[in-house]
Amino acid sequence: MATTTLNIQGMTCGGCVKSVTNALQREDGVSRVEVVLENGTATVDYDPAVTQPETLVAAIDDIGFEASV
Ligand SMILES: [Cu+2]
Repeated sequence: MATTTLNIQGMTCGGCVKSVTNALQREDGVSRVEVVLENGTATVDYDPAVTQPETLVAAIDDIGFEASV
């Protein structure tokens, strides 16, 4: 298991947090997601044999937020 913290731009409310959390939890290999609105971050526990931070960034970009590793 690995942990990464992603930076996310564009989150403004609890609805955004929920959207980002759901998008990350849908990804294969993700076991835990903690999104912090105030920091604009998502900390994700994931299986590096299944997914990568770049894939998680793409999942966030897909729902309209700007994410980076
Ligand atoms: Cu929002």
